[in-house]
Amino acid sequence: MNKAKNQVQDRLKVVDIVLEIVDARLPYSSRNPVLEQIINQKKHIIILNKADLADPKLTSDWILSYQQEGTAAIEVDAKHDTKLTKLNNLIRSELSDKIAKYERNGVKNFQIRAMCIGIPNVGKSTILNKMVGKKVAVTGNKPGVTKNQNWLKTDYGIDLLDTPGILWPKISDPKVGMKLALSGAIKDKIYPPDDVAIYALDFLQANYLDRVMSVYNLQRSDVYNHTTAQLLMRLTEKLGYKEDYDRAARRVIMDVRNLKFGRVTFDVPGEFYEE
Ligand SMILES: Nc1nc2c(ncn2[C@@H]2O[C@H](COP(=O)(O)OP(=O)(O)OP(=O)(O)O)[C@@H](O)[C@H]2O)c(=O)[nH]1
Ligand SMILES: [Mg+2]
Repeated sequence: MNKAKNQVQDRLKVVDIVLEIVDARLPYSSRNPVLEQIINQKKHIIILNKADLADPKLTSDWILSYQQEGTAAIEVDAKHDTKLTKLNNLIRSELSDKIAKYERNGVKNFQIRAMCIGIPNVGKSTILNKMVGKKVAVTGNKPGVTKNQNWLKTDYGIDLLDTPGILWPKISDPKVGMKLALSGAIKDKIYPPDDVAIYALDFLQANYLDRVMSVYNLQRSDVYNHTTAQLLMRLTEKLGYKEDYDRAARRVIMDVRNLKFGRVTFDVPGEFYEE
């Protein structure tokens, strides 16, 4: 963590702008407070990626709330968008003073340098590949795919630095830990799957009870007057997994990731977190 943090700090001196990638399902919980501190002074865009998985209304609310704080923010679906034109335009507009200065001084072929940072598995390398227009960075659906910093060149004057995902050492709010595990930012073996599934079922029951009932074909008697742990046990039985609660828990986690409950955002703007 310290080494990775120092590397980011080192590179900050040579980049014009930082692209901070967060998971649109967790626009608060997937921001690394340590990185936030070090990029404080730099031009900065928050990219809410994986917008295709998040609740569109809450994505707009989050963008607005970041913009109101004075930070540029944009939603991206790097999986389906072929060209990230809006993002490229936003980078140029954030750097318009600098670009105008180059142009005034007659500097041709100037390069803009952007550094991409964020926690693991939020889609940093996928976004950069889309910006370059071909698959130059390795991507994968697990945390820790990118191991080193790599410069990638576009043919339109923006150099992009891909960096390994960085998590902070101590996640003090257990809810944040559960959300990160649920999104796939933390290796699946770190948090017990039943804890993560119970967190997810709790949230989904409170906010989307009808969806939970229809996905698992539950009756009212399955969900009322039961703890969430009891609900997980009932699900295990219903799914035919005998007493394999872990299997049922892993199924719930995969069902969340595979949109069985629709597009869900687990962070709500204005929610208070003790960090
Ligand atoms: N649904 C969806 N999946 C995405 C999106 N962007 C990236 N992914 C997927 O998320 C996974 C992680 O993508 P990467 O680009 O490797 O993530 P990363 O942030 O570079 O991860 P590390 O290098 O491990 O830090 C891959 O399976 C991508 O296909 C998106 O906008 N929507
Ligand atoms: Mg990567």
